[in-house]
Amino acid sequence: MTAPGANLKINGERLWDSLMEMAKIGPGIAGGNNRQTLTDADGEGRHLFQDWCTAAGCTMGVDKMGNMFARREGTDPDALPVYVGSHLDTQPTGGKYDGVLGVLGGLEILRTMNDLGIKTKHPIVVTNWTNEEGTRYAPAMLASGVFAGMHELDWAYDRKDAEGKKFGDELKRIGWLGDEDVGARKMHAFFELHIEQGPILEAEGVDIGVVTHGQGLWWLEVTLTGKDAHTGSTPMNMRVNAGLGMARITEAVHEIAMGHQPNAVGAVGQANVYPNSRNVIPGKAVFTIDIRSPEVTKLTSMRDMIEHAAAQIARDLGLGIKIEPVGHFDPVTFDEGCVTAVRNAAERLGYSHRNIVSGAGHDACWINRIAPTSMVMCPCVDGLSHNEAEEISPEWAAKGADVLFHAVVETARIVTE
Ligand code: HGY
Ligand code: MN
Ligand code: MN
Repeated sequence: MTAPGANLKINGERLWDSLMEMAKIGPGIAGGNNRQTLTDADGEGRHLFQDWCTAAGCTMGVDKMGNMFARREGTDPDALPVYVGSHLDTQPTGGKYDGVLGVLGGLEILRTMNDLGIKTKHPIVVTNWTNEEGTRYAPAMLASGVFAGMHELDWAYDRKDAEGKKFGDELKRIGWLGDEDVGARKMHAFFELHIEQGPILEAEGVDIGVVTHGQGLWWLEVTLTGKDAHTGSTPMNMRVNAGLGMARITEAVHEIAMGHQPNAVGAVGQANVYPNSRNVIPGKAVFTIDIRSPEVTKLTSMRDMIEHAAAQIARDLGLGIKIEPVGHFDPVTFDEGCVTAVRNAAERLGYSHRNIVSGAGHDACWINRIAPTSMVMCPCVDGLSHNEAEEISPEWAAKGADVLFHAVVETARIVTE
């Protein structure tokens, strides 16, 4: 395959301007973004992305999960396209780059190809996957999961947010329910550019993460049932305190993850006590445990130990307990050919690089099950993400997009005549 010349680079300034433009939609309260999936802000961001893709000469397809596919034709219309993309939805206190860099980095590739008159044999399709974050609707990577055949469409449509609004209803409400069957599209390969969301690349002064693997994950939703009672007049030995149970299980999750070091993490991020009144002992607690490891044995061992510890804590406190898995994927090994394309691109461009395991989950983790897939990572300041203070430099963004550009265009086979 003809590789692009080392001097071929994307337009970093244009990419940065597009990132800043998109960041104006669904602003947070501290400089980041709150553009949660299927909100009006998500709809607005989709329209901006669609307008940019149309201006770049793409045709846009949308499927029944709202996944967006902006296609640039190749010289062989029958060749399977090379897909490149990520997600535009954000956490409630999200940053400007998580996911967005991968979608707009993909668009920047097409814009650069237009500028340079580059043609490829395979079409190239830039993708925005719906609900990658899993914050409003669990699980994370919901729409890429349906696309990869991991979830049924109707099950996804029935997912409810904290206000009881269904995914399918909200997708229709914002006007992004497409007509394509989910997963009907076949891919030659898929590439995703993403910020690292961890401290390694910045700490080592390395520009590019060549992502070889991704951590596996369990999300376990726990419901504890106790008894509402007065916080003042109820003797301590008569209390059935669901809030206390949640606190002890949260501590147990941390201790069990610490007991599986290295390469294991665990926390409780989402937690609600009911009735959540200052002078009522919580009769109910609902919270989600997030545990991850690149090693299946550690992931399984942590889950087993947590479920045993939680059952014992519930018994000790006289609580009812229900544990429901609401998200899971095994550790991921990305495609060797695609990983090599990323590594060769970094080499050709003269960018420092190192192999890295993704700590976060990504749509690429599901797509890797149905097409050759790999990821490119760039550093982020202090490794911080899922925080409005998330920051990267324009240079990091540009270098990551350069590597993505080379890997995608090489895989799509440049046509020189
Ligand atoms: O949870 C994750 O790793 C991703 O941010 N959805
Ligand atoms: Mn992301
Ligand atoms: Mn995220």
